[in-house]
Amino acid sequence: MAKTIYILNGPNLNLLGKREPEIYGAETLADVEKSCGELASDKGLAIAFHQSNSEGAIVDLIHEAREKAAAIIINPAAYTHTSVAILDALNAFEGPVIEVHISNVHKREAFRHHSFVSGRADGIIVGCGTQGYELALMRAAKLLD
Ligand code: DHK
Repeated sequence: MAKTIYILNGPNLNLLGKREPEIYGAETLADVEKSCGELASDKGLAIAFHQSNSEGAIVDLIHEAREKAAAIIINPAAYTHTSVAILDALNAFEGPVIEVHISNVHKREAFRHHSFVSGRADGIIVGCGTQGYELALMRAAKLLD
């Protein structure tokens, strides 16, 4: 059976394509899910793609990933900069974790420069637009090889 990669998205990413397109681009989250699904199937992998505006729901998905996923790709969005709960949940996951940010957070406000998740991530992709998800998937596939 194909290994599954959980791709998790935090708050406001449901508005991708409509929200501040000059920062986050014109692609929607459905577009990202489609391109990741195609790339994953080329690599013999499966994806489970989720978005939530709620911190607890993201923690619950990471717990679910402990049983169901070989790797996690996560864009925690604003929770990147605030959430010890998401960091703790990721620390309880044994497989590779790749952190993604669509924008270059280091070119933006100072409060976006710190990530709680980076201390756990096996790789970080920043500022590559929505292509960052595909790059993360390629890296996760390599780590699972
Ligand atoms: C997305 C967000 O919603 C912001 O809160 C982060 C991240 C950056 C991104 O670039 O994907 O600061």
